Amino acid sequence: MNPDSERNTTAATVEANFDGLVGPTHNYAGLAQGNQAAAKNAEQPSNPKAAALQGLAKMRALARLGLAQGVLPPQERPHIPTLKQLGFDGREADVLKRVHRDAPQLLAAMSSASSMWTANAATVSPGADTADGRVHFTPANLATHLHRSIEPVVTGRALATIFRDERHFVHHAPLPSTPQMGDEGAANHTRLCAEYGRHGLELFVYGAGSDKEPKPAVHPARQNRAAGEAIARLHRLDPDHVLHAQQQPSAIDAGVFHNDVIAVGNQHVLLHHESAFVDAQAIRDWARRRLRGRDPVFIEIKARELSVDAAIGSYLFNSQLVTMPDGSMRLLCALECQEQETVWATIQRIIDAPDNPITGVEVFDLRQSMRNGGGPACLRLRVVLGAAQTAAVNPKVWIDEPLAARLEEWIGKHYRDRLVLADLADPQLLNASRCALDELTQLLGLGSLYDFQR
Ligand code: SUG
Repeated sequence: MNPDSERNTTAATVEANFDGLVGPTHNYAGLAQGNQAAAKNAEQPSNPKAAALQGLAKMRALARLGLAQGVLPPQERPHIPTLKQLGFDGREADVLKRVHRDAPQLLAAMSSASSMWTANAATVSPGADTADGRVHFTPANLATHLHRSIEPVVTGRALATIFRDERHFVHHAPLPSTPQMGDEGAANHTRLCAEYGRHGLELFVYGAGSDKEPKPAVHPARQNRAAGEAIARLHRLDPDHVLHAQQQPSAIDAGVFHNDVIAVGNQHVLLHHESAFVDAQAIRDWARRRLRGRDPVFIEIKARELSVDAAIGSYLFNSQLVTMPDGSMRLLCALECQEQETVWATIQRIIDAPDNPITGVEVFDLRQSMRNGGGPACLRLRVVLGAAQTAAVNPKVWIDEPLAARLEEWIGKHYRDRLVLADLADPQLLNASRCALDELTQLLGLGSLYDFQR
């Protein structure tokens, strides 16, 4: 293990956000258990074009703020190969017709644009934390939901294509897709550090641990402790710098289906609700003991100030907490936070408080994604990169003005502005989506990423 000083690659190291581009079949099918927004909006018409433009506007805004911003491609949907695997054979138009008639829920599951929420794409450990100094990626198996369990193969392909250089990047296989090994990626993983390039602490949050621990009674715990333990081993993390902490089961039952719905960390700051963890004090003690170079700052929001329901309704804790080029921190929240007086007051209080580095807020209209329970932080995967690692990333995925303009045009050309569940059976939607994705792989230099291209 390298001593802390050798890991200090400091200034040139950045935390890049890789946002998922919303796919052309974005819809509301009510597929996600324990996700209140998704349940509430089931079967409402969606607007894929608006959804993709809203996501792109966030990427563009972050790039304009001077932050490293990349984009990850959507997946091929409806996914005909899985439908064939499930016994719907024949011509593609017939497959769609039959599955729509006989098993409409399967068609919906095979058509979700859920890969947009790249916080669930993978768990990523920066080179500053790993024994071999490389960035490690493990795609999430997303085992608890059928519509999400079909993401990891192409996610892994996309990550391996974008972060290709083996001198800098290591790609692990997703964990076995079983009820004991559920893994939902970075949404349940927070890194604390003094600076991005310094050896940090990795906090793995789980919903289901040993049989002795309490479990949620209503909704599934999507993340297993065993999954976090496996990832910590695979990523060759120093056990002293790793903590596995349990999410409050009552919060999961209230609708906190991922930890990033109730907590967010950045560098030495952890912002969380009182009901986020079973034992928040243990996290504080561990971080104070282990974090080198800076005292950790904990911002705990009490239930008497903001209820768990208000946190879920606004997605306050799903804000992105980012470090600006001048070193100050900013909260990037969803519009729903501004619309709720109590939530907005809490944000103002955080900004005004002298004892934390958060000094500003930016508001984003992400309503299309929010209606499926996906806020600002759900839409992004954080990857900490040193200078040489940044240089090794496929350069075509970095968002700058020219790429943002090209993607905007591409969305305008290919996306529909209204979609209902019956449309998912339309062979023209399948063809138009493939046409769009084929063009996208060229735009982003991704080669033959999709099954239909192979
Ligand atoms: O897995 N919604 C996603 C939202 C994921 C949010 N991600 C993070 N919190 N990081 C989910 O629950 C809804 C799809 C539908 O019902 O149509 C959905 O999958």
